[in-house]
Amino acid sequence: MTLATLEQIRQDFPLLARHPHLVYLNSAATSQKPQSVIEAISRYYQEQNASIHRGAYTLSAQASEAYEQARRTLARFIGADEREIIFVRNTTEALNLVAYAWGLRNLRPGDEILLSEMEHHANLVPWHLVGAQTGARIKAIPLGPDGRLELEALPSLLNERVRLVSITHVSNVLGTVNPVAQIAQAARAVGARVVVDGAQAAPHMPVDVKALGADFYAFSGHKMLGPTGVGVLWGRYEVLESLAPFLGGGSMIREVYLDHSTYAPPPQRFEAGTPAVAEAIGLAAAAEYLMNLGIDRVWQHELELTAYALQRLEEELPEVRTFGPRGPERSGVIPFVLGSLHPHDVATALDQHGIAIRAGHHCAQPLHRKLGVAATARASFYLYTTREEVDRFIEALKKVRDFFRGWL
Ligand code: C6P
Repeated sequence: MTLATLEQIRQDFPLLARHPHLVYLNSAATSQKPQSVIEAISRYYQEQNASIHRGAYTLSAQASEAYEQARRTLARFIGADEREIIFVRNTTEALNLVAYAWGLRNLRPGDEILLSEMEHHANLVPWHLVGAQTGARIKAIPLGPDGRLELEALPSLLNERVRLVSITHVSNVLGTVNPVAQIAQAARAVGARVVVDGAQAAPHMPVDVKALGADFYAFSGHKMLGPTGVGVLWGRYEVLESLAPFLGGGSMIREVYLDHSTYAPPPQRFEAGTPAVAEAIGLAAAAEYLMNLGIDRVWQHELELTAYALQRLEEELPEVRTFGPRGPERSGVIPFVLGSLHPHDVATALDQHGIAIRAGHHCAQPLHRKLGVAATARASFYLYTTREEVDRFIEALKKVRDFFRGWL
């Protein structure tokens, strides 16, 4: 991205102006929000707020239309049909929805669920819970030493017992971009359903759910410039139609009797109760922002910054060990350790220099076990991150190294 464009982009983010000395390198955890998103939420409450899909009055019809318009925007964002967009709280809830609505009813003892060694806990724990209730067994595609999944293992892992493959599109720790279309094709060939955790992909790179060939795709609003409390589960319509609800209550029914009920078609079938209307509208404003800018440009910007940061780290900080694949296709997250220092100490020391990064297991304990470390420090970039910020991060890291030299 040109400097002029980046400067303009940064001006759209009020928090960045309020903290001019902060270098925010934790967008993989949650992104900052542009003014247009903040205004869309505020405008909704000031001008349109009403109970949706219920009122006979004009304001309610307007609020309902704004919510449904948000659904159409999100559908356009990922190349889907609007009836396939289910608003949920976040990626975690989306994956739990699939686990309970699909997994609990379709898995049997002896069935297998295929995950990978680089999954976030949100794509592990729901399957543990459903596996324990159904008797389905969990297997994982191994992670190779190069930070990529060992796809050579796929043919021996995939067989007719595998009923479901659930895989992350982009790793939140390593930045690895998984070839989900290829994995989905192999999974479908044995009759397995395919779920994709898109939490770290949809905010950063162009996603066309139809081209991926999956059955479900999940992502969170707060990681893609939108508010917390809203996310999306995309499901292939014929699959959604075949599912029973996950949560029951108002808004998701067709008819209710004292002893039984019938259900609305998707997506309403999976949106029980009053939804997060303002948040969905804010998320649509975020998707509009990304589409106006061009999400392919966001991706290019992150690829360039990541390559630049990795090269500087390698050349100038031999005490730093980074993890993740080398090569052009890698998202803007850099996990690292500095000598034998605990990543929490590194993050705290960097904070003294105004650099905000995350440290810990990043909700990926099996992955860290495989890497042979208890935790990593992680710097993550987004569309508003500048080269100067990467420089400040590296210079601060050198100061931390010098300070702790005796303990490294
Ligand atoms: N990763 C991170 O710092 P929620 O919390 O539901 O919005 O997203 C969960 C989630 C699922 N999958 C992946 C790949 C993720 O990265 C995340 C969230 C944050 O890496 C918080 S642990």
